[in-house]
Amino acid sequence: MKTALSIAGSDPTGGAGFQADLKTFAAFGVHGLSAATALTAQSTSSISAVHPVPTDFFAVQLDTLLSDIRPDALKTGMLHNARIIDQLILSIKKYELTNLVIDPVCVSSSGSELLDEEGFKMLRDRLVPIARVITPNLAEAERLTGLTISSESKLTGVAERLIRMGPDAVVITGGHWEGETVDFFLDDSDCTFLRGKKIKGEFHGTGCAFSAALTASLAIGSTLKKAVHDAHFYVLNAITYAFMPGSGAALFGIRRT
Ligand code: PXL
Repeated sequence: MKTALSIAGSDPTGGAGFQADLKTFAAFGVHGLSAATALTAQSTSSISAVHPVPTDFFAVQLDTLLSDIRPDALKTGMLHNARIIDQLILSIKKYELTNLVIDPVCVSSSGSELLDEEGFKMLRDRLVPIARVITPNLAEAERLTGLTISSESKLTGVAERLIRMGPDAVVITGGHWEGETVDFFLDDSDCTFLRGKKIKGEFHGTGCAFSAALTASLAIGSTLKKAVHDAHFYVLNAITYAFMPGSGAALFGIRRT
């Protein structure tokens, strides 16, 4: 069985964070590993508190796990601060980890900050350059480049600018124009628009599910292009089967097999 590692925060609702990543890995038949960066207290409507993991404990989590198991792929979600990112980069180098997927999570859908300013700069300048693929949503792609995505025609230029920052590939997720959603993939040999009909509603954790599905697919040996297709259709399916266990956003469902 292949393994994938999620380096992310805890979301007690299971809609986002490492809980959503582990559920997604399982849907691909991949064994999930996780290293927590922060605990959040949250409901389907809001985050009421965030408690970061002390950096030295984060380092021990990684060392203990990675000296035993080498994941076939890994992804990052909420990283909270620069000290966590610095430790993560040390471990990536020490254990020669490959298939690194960066979901540059900055702010939750309910508006809470999940990465501080210094952490954002470290993610942009030191983590993005060593990624196999980065998966920003529109707002994250704009913040990373300083460019504005006012229409679909701007996606190519922004993705090209992101590629120049160092990753092998970029997927800008969750574009939405004229009743359609668009995920846009770019690497040095290929450029693909993945389109879907926009489904009404407020969904929690779409970014986590997309990047986790992409990571799981890479872990089982897919090409980058196949992994991006898998992630697009996984999220489409998850939204189709979404349900509302609380009074806020809908959470992803999984079709029972
Ligand atoms: O969806 C981004 C995200 C990532 N990680 C954690 C979160 C959220 C959003 O709420 O709570 C832990």
